[in-house]
Amino acid sequence: MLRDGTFLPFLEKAVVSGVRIVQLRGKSLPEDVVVPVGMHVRRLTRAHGAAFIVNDRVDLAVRLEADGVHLGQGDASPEEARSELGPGRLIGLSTHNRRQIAAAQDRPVDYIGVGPVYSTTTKENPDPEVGLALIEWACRNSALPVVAIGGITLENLEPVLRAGARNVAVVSAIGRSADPLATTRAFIRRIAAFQPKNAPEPRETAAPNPASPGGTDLVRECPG
Ligand code: TZP
Repeated sequence: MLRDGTFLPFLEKAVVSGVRIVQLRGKSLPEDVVVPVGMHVRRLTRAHGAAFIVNDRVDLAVRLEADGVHLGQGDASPEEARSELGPGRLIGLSTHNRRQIAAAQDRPVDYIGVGPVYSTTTKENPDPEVGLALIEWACRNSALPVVAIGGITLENLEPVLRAGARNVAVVSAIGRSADPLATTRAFIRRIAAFQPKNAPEPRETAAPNPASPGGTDLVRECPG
């Protein structure tokens, strides 16, 4: 999509349609491609009230005036990122097991990615699939918002929602769809309309994480 000129028009419609967060993943792209694309993404997300997150690269997040950075377990530490970004920006951290989820709670992190839920071909050398059990555990035990990621499609979305996730990150189900915008809208509609069967009372809204003064408007409550 990036190279065929359809990405930016799609992105504009996606943020108009309700996509709340856009992550720029440009690790393998040369600087002269990723910077101009990032500037467009910044402009479009700002114009439509969506957050703009840069994957891995704190320097690029600063340069592009992004709203934050998303870090993997092997990237810069959240503490380093926070000292470079300052208090007002979001820091997301990928997690793949209970230990990492628990450890993230005491770090300057605003949300955690949990995955890959299902198998994915988007990531080179992905971590092993964590399955729905870890999503459920994360939603019950994390005070930080949980973003489920990895192999999520319209067909397998519902069990992810039943496990408690209300934020999902999606690449290929949208990028490879014949109609990416219709697929994006369908994700948003299904998440908004989801009603858990026998829903327990939602847990109280989590207290702000003192380690993370940036805060976030990601959905904080998980059932359970
Ligand atoms: N982290 C875990 S899975 C994944 C990342 C970045 C890729 C998600 O892409 P897709 O195509 O939605 O499986």
